Amino acid sequence: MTFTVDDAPWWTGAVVYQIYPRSFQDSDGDGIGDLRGVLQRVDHLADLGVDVVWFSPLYRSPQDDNGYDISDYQDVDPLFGTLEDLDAVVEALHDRGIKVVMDLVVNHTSDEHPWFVESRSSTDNPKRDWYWWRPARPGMQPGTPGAEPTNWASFFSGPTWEYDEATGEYYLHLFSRKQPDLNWENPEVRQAVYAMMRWWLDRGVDGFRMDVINLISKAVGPDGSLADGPATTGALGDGSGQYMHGPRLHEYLQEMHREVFDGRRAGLLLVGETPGATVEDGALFTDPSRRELDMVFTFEHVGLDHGPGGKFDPRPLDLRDLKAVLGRWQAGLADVGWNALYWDNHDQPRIVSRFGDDGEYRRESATMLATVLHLHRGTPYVYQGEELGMTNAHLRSFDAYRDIESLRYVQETRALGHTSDDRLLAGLAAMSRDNARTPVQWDASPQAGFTTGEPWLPVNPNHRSVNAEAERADPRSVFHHYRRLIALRHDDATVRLGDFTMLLPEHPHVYAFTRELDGDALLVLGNFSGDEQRVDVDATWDGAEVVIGNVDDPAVPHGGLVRLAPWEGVVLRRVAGAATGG
Ligand code: TEU
Repeated sequence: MTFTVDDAPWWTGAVVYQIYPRSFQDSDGDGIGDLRGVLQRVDHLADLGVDVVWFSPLYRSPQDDNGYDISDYQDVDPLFGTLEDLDAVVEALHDRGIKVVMDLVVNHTSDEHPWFVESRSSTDNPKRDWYWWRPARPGMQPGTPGAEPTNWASFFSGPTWEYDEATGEYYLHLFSRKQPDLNWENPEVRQAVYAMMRWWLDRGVDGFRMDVINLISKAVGPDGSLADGPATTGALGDGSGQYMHGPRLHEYLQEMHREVFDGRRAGLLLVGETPGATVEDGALFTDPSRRELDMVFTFEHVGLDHGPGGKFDPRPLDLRDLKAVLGRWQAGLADVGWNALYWDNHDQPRIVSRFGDDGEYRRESATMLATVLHLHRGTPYVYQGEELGMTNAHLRSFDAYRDIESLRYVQETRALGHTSDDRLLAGLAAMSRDNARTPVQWDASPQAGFTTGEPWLPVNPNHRSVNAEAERADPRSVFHHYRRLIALRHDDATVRLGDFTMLLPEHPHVYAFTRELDGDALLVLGNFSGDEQRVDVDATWDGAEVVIGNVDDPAVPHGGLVRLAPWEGVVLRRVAGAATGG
């Protein structure tokens, strides 16, 4: 086992809460959340009991991708407040024993960052090589369709290359054209990033969540060439083989560790966002002896409901796939490394709408999903509003959407004439990132207590019943269930460190596993359906003690048989002596 009770790092017992500042709490009536707003809500976080807050980007930004396009890494965007406001928030959180992790977006900057402004100014500018500039494809007229240096498709639709008239070359942007990729091959770029990271740690933050950190190394030939990827749609191809887990990625991460974290390691949290990572990659990133990262966000489990046409062409989840994927990550990081556990974040639809039932069984399914996730081995992440059982936005028209990924997808798909508007809208309603980005629902008042103005994205009408005030008043609520799960992790070594064993891998509706540590054993059962389910565990669980449940009369096995109510989730502790079978 990677860690024992005696040497486990602090974050094995921690729960992280993600704040998406624009949608958390507005204090000045402009309809956009801000830092003074966060200050009003720190007690909500303290009551929930979380150990760490991760802030999505607060830095100066043109907000093309809601702050993931940064024009000054060392200042706060005026939309959110000032550096002094941030200091006040950090202090208020630290006072409550909550650490603060900053988003680190260094695969790319904004095109309005002074580095890029210089870089694009001339081919011989000293910062030219800080980004990926390339001429048109040989024999092609620069700026014409198909003349892009490679065929890579952007995460946000269309090509990854933007033609820049001023110098007659293209620059690379894996995301929007306002997010040019930094050239990590250049040691000056890396040193500038490390200096900025040290500056934040010196200011008192406790670590970083590293945006698409596995994309920073690109496969570049000795002559500077970049290769095409396999063709996908139209003229475009999948370039991920050229920029995901590139040849120098681990070298860069180890260098970053030496330059930024060595000598001040205790108490920090380093979590990487790594789309496309396999379990084997995960083990390389998080093996403590390699000195790279503490944990990474995997994407496999949130890709299982993507259909043949991609994420906006969803298909129903097959629970067996979910168990296979998460079980594989549990097994693969059992002896080395550590998992980050999540259902929701600012890029994903709301879990209760996605894998649960956001109607009749909202409370039951949200609490069951939380139970299953939080009982895995790893560090759980709670995304703002998840602890309230917030649901998808259920937006009904194209104009309601704000997210650049959704808008670009609509534009491209319509241009290609690939699908009907109805299907497009259904895809967005199920999968758009805006589902996660509607304002946090604090109370039943007209704008849910989020703002006194007009919110940048509409408040979900269900805030009249789904809101923090109502949740806090009801002891059976989703909020109190999350609070209990977080406390359980703090108190229970088996939850933190116990070995994980998946049960019933072929059952289509029940998620079942055990956690065991030094003779102590927990059984976790989750019914992913609106029907009663009867399953056979084994008789050693007869009469087991209920640790946490989400229905009035939680399921306990008799003769090895257990009956789960619709969307029931329960954690049982084996009673001493029962395991002997005698
Ligand atoms: O996301 C990276 C990523 O791969 C995605 O989840 C993605 O944005 C999209 O959902 C693909 O379908 C990170 C950030 O979390 C995201 O908000 C940013 O837009 C992106 O990087 C660029 O910085």
